Amino acid sequence: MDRLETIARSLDAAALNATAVPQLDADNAISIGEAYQVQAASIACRLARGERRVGVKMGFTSRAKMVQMGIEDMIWGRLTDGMQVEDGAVASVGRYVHPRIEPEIAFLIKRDLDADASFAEAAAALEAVAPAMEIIDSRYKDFKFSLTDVVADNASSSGFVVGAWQRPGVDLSNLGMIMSINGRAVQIGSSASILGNPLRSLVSAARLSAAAGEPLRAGWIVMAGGATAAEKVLPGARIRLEVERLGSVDVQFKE
Ligand code: OOG
Ligand code: MG
Repeated sequence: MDRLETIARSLDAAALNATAVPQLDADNAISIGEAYQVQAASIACRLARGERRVGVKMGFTSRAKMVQMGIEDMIWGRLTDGMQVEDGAVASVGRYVHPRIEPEIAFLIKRDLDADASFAEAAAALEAVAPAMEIIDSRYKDFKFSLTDVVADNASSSGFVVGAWQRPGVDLSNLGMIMSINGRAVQIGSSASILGNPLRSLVSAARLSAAAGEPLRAGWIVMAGGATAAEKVLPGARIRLEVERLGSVDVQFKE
């Protein structure tokens, strides 16, 4: 088996069994292109088990996320239906290694988008928009990684929860976002922190995904990226995100 396939399988197994793996070996470094190949191969393992591709997630689209994790480059990952957690569901912490949660905005697109989609074309391709939270769970020990590590690990993608879809047309450039845990506000931010307007994240998703030979497809979901730093998730946590004009989304965690 080739070296990249071996790494992909170990990351896939780590996600499946909720066990941490060491960061990729510095002496045996892979390039960013190879890291995306590892990511594609690890997703292929999930598809082979019957999961279905449902979209794209963007990462490091806000300063707050870059600062928290010490990475300055925008990244992207692949979403499958197996990662979706229903709004209001009770998830199990035991399914993850060391889960965290972050406030996001989700897009549902009604048309394919090419690499060169403009801001206006991205806006016109929207079927709906929703408040959303991403459950991230690095497969690396201590949630520490380099840029290539995190790309290979599907950008820490692990779960995503989408609230009720809203008609597009709302100006997304500066919506207040409050994420609370057990009734206490833990992260307060604005959709403006996502590249000035989360729609820019959709434009970037179109470009990056098409460049990888997988243009965004009608019916796909795109997660715009965390607006604030992520919060650790513990059993007993009831987490809610409220987004101005878009409503709210909830998830709870047990052991
Ligand atoms: C990497 C994933 C970043 C976001 O929304 O910026 C991300 C991580 O923080 O572990 O999902
Ligand atoms: Mg995220």
